[in-house]
Amino acid sequence: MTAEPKPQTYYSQAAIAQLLSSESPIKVERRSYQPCLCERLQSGPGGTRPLTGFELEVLRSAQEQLPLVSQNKLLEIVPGQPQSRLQQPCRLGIVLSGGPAPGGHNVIAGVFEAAKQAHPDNRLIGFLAGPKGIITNKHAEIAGEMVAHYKNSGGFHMLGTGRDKIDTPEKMEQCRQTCAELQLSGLIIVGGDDSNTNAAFLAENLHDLGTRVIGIPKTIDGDLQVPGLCQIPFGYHSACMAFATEVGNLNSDCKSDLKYWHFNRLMGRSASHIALEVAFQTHPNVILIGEEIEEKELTIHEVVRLIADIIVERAKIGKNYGTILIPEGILEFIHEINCLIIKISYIIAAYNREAAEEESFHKLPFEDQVQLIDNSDIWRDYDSRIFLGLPPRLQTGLLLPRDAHGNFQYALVNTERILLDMVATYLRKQRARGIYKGNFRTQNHYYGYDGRGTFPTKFDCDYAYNLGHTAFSLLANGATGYMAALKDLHKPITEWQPIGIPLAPLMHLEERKGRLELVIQKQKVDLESPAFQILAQERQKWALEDDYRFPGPIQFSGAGAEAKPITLMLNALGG
Ligand code: FBP
Repeated sequence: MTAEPKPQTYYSQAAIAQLLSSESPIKVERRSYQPCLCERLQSGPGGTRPLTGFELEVLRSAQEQLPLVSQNKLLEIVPGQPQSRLQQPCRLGIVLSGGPAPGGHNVIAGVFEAAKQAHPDNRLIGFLAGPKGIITNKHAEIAGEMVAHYKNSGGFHMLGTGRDKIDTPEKMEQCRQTCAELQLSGLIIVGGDDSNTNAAFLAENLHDLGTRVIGIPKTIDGDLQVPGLCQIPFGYHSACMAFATEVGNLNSDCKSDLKYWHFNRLMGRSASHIALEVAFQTHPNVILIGEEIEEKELTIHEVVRLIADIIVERAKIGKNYGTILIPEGILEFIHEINCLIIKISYIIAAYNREAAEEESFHKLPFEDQVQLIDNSDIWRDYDSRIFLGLPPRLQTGLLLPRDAHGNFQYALVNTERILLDMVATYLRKQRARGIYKGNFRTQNHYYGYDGRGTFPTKFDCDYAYNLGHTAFSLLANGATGYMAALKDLHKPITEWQPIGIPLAPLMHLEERKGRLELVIQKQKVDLESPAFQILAQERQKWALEDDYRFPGPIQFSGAGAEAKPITLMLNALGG
């Protein structure tokens, strides 16, 4: 029997196109928002003058490697004519560098609009796919329509991004050629610690060409801070709010069906700033802060017990559910694990320096990698004992490839899963001893890349836009080797103070690929800060009571739209 042919259905193509448009209503609405400027930037690019009251010391090795930019003094931008060190009309370059952070497109909008305001024929060139775009001279001219299209949107997709390090004389020479060919008067590098390190070296090396270089503090990790001057980089608030929305939803779910323990790993290589903010936003039952674990010198087994003890206590009062926040970079703060990371990084780097490309460390089978490590002069018997006692998932994680800057890639290790398994093993023992009588059902989650691509909060939209204007003012005054910043972010926008922070004093020596290198120092969570002290008081209540907070999604109007990071506001209470 053959089936009757179905009558053909015709759908309205226009209706389908409207429903499936990539232009979501929120994206369209966001474009119409014009970010606010602080008072000092409202009348166009300003002049600069030294800002006093802050001691900034430059390391000897920074003075040696960056003799020119080491001379820079802290600057503030004041209304008035810039010292017009830019030839008008001028050509400026901009690059988005490192991991995406919500607000990047508004930095571009800020630079573009300030440049056009200064002279309508000023031009802005965007380098494609990160620093590689400068090295290989891949660029696109930024037009007003592009700026309008991407304004207030998340991600870095207007230009793309990348993590290339400008770390050889050849790459530096290629950058010089690009800037000379494009006749750039200024170059703006939007990035984190490694990208601002690139900015400092570019400033030093491009000076004779007349290309001035300004860095912009970006990273969701929140670790590019300068006490009293740059409280937080842009992107941090938006990512934290995106993660907090998810954790808040999990609080709601676990409180409803009383069934699961949710192990949440939150992005933020190294410092635990993100975990701290998400804790304030959501009040989880367990919160780990890497810096505290380091100070208390906890081993990985003690960290497992710390989590398990709260699970046992909650089980005693019939609560077999909860939320746990684990900062992505926690392994760095557990001494015995960090020692292994450093030694293995050194061994990999030393091996790769000698090996041909096709024989590089990560092309070897796992057993051969372990053997190679075991044979190294710097590897001791106790390193082997610790390594072999770790769960296989963690062993494999420790050997993963390092990034272009030699950083351990915490984002690639399932630390939440590793800790979950170790907690489960420990609880089984506690059950056998009659100490634990609860149900341990679990879910594990990782929040990371999603937060980097989220819509920026209003705070980040305004902040990034002001950073773009500040960068232009600094260039217009001939500054080079500075990071643009807005002081007093906890105050109303009109009172934000645009400044230029010299890059050289921010640098310290850090082990990278087995060698000491001059890089911008990351700021860890300060355990003496008001924010951490308040967390330490509050979290005991959060552990046993269900004091869950539901921040909800990022708002652009109405309640919550004007919010700033709670960590920033708490730290400002300290004066
Ligand atoms: P930036 O420091 O460049 O802003 O990047 C931070 C970050 O998002 C970390 O939180 C994360 O560990 C890492 O990048 C992930 O890197 P990748 O994109 O290379 O996987």
